[in-house]
Amino acid sequence: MSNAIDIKVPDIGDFSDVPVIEIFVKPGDTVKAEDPLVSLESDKATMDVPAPRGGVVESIAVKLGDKVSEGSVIMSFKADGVTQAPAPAEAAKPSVSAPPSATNAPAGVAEVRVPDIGDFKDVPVIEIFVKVGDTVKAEDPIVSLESDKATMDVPAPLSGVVTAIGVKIGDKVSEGSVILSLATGDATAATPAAAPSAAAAAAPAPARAAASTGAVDEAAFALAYAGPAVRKLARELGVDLGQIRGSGDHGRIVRADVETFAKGGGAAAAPTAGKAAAAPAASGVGGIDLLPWPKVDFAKFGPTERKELSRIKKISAANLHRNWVVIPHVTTHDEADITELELFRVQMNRELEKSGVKISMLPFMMKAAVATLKKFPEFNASLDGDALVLKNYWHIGFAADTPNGLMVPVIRDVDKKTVPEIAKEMGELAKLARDGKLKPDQMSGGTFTISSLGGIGGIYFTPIINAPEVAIMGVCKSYWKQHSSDGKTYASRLTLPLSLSWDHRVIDGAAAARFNVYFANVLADLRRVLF
Ligand code: CAO
Repeated sequence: MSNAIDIKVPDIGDFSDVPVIEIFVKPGDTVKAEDPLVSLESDKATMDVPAPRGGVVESIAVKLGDKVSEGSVIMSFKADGVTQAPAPAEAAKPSVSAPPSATNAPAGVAEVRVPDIGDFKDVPVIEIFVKVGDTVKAEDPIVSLESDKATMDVPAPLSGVVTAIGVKIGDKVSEGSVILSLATGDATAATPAAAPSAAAAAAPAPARAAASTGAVDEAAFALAYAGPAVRKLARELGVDLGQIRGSGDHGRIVRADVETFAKGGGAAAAPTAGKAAAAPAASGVGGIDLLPWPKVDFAKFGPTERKELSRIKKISAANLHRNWVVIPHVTTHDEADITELELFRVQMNRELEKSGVKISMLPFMMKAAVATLKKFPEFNASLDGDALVLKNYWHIGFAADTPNGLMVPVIRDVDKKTVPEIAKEMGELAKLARDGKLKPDQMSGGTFTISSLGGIGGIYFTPIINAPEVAIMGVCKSYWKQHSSDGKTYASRLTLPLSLSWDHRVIDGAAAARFNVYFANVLADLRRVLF
């Protein structure tokens, strides 16, 4: 037996005339209780209105852009079940997430609790990111928990100042455990997330899949512009919101963006023969049936000490692991004669001495990379299912060695910048990276990466591709080498070792060899960038 009810906008605090920004269902859809139905967005918060109970959508009373307030009918619904009492739509609490701008909650002190973390219980706190007196924004990570299956960051459900911390490292927590108290700001921007319990529920579910996908950059995820339902979906699919360019208004990430990203052209399982070119589903690689990792009591063999990996190391390790396992890497080595370029670099540094900018080989390599990428556009691309997305912009990432681990800041529009401009920006970004202050958008959007060990040493290595890019250039320290074009006469030339790793699903060996030759030729004579 079923029961037709009108679904109304529940209590959404002081908000009225809030536009509908997304409708998640259509007539005929079957929904479960708590499934999101529509998303509303005020200037302070994005709110999803969930289904008060399971049933079938009969008709939709609103369209995108319509303005609604508490009590507005949004759809008509045929509810499941035998009980006749109309489902109290008002009882359904909207779940709230903050828009990218800072969000304040009504004045008061909110207890922030561990949200739903699935089947995990008694999970140790491995990192506390805040201290008493810190100001946090909604979605900022506050603590990290680590089960034997996954590392999960618990984000702040709302903005405020930390007044007390209820846990210490090593404490074991479960859903509902109090983590800290947050004094929320003045009541200028009341949001329904004010109540601590609602606040905890509003926190995006932690990265349950992080261990299997290893792909989620929590900081970028927290800053992404998306509503609660979209965040939840992203968590379920193991999609890193930080990697998605939203197609909604002002770049908001909508459901379809997450679904398209997750499809990425493949099932969760390892690509089949027919899908050989497909990018992996973000929800995991699967299909790799390995022996368990050896468990050894090292202390039996000698003294040991234990050092926890830094957060950055954990995140980059997971990303590198995924990229290494998923992408069929091949590395092609070559060398560039940079004798003339080095003379030019030294000369330019002399001329620019007063400007304070010092130019290493790397900014020249960035320019050479852009010139080469323009000749070989499939290297400036990403796999999207069975298609290649060729990018008509050239944002070059560079690997930076920091005390906390490897980071890859991105210099945008390298084609439009001069070598000194690139050098200056590179210095600033490298400093931010070393100080742990890089923002997610300073590490996103790269189309190709250069990893330079030139300041350190080595001759060749295999750099790991920075997905979803399809190639990366590794360079080592230049050295003087005897060259001969005829086998009779020799000359000493400053030689730069190149190691290009490429994704064999996209690039063939011949193209990679040509890429290296062209890149080396540009470095040998930078006038070629004009062609
Ligand atoms: N050959 C010879 N010398 C080189 C060189 C090369 N290929 N590249 C740089 N150098 C020199 C520089 O000219 C500089 O010399 P001076 O001190 O005499 O001026 C010195 O080495 C140090 O350079 P640098 O490393 O400070 O500057 P950079 O622009 O080359 O690199 C940065 C900047 C941030 C990329 C670098 O500091 C860094 O972090 N590199 C490590 C990257 C990394 O870890 N990659 C591995 C990733 S895979 O795990």
